[in-house]
Amino acid sequence: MTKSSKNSEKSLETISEKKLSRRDFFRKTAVYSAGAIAAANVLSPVKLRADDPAIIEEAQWGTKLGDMVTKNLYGIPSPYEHNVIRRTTDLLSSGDAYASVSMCPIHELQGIVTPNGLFFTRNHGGTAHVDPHEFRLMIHGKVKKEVVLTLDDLKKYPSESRIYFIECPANGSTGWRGPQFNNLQFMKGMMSSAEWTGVMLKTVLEDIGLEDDAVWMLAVGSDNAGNPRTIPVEKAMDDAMLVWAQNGEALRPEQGYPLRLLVPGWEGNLNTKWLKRLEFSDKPWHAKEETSKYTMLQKSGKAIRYFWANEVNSVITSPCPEKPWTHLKKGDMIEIEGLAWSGHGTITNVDISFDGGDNWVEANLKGLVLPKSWTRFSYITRWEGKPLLLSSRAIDDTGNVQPTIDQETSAVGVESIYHRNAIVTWEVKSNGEVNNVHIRKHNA
Ligand SMILES: Nc1nc2c(c(=O)[nH]1)N[C@H]1C(S)=C(S)[C@@H](COP(=O)(O)O)O[C@H]1N2
Ligand SMILES: [Mo]
Repeated sequence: MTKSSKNSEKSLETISEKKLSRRDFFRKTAVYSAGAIAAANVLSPVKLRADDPAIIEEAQWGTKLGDMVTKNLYGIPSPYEHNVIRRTTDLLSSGDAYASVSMCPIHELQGIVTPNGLFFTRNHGGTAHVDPHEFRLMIHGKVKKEVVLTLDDLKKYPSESRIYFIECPANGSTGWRGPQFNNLQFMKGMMSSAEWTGVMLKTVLEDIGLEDDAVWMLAVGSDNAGNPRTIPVEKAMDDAMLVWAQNGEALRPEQGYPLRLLVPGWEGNLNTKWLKRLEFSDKPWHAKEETSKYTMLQKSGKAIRYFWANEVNSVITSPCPEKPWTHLKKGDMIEIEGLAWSGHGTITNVDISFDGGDNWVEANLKGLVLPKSWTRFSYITRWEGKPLLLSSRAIDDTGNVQPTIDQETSAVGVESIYHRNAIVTWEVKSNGEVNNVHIRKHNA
């Protein structure tokens, strides 16, 4: 939790008071700082084997012609990559595969963009297949001019392309009471990231005009579930987008083709797919129509009613239970990698601990570092064959620090489903096996 969100109750403030200073982090970093070695002499000498068939014999794919360029006019991955797929588990579905979630194999991804075929999918009423010619978006209520727009109308506006993650606030929810999955995909795969293209909602709203007293926006989809959600007008006029493309091509049906709402950094459920209607109001929707349903139960028994942003978070994706270090030999050089993200802003630092949080070293941020976007971190070290307790801790530019399990549960207990962002720890055994373990308390 950020424990410092403006909507939070008093009890959450305890954590922000405990926000750790950067100086504290590095007081005790001596142990592992020697591990930050440059990537030179990575390979231990490998003897050339003159009888290696993979070198001396012509491979079967070289002795005959390959496929014609007319095969697979829309390309598909190599069959050798057949394991890199979305996965679902009965433990996480809400009954059947229509109201369910398929999780992203985040341990298999590179960089900060998810291939469209691997984007996690969370549906409440199945994937709708919308005919783009019959698509309409109605914008009504507290607006100066009520309109019904086609896709072509929307595409007349200047477009923007931006990289943002989407995370279901239930991501990581199985871990509140203890480690349940020994599998990163099931633990943290309810998120993905893409380069989205569309129009800033602000651009459209400024064009048609909002009434001065419009404070809430209701977004409704045309699928079986509709996913009605209310969003404050502030967010609609800030960085919200109406997107029709994802990583350079039209949205996939699973992601809301032909149009979805994007509210960067905020709970995944607010990003209504297969969008058909935006209604503006001067008051919140009530009772049966209450649409911001994801409250946050706290230890006190009181719930926080509105909880928008996904909080500062991180996880080491390599190694992980599915990507162990069992193939490594003592002394091998290896890169620890992971993802950090925050719905509040930009990741500024990621620290790594090798000893369950007694000592921390600073990881490198790799590639693009963008607001409300996955940020890849990296730390190069040597595998010494000694057991490790490997954790990562992210910090964002609003000063939020990823909490320990103790800090998180002392604020919100363990009854909640949503917004779990406590530090994740991998137990790396001396044989290189990796397990999901809970370390409740880390030192500053
Ligand atoms: N219309 C509609 N929009 C929806 C949903 C839905 O079931 N129907 N699911 C929501 C939930 S709970 C999440 S977490 C995100 C998931 O987006 P994705 O399926 O593109 O990953 O979509 C949201 N938008
Ligand atoms: Mo969700």
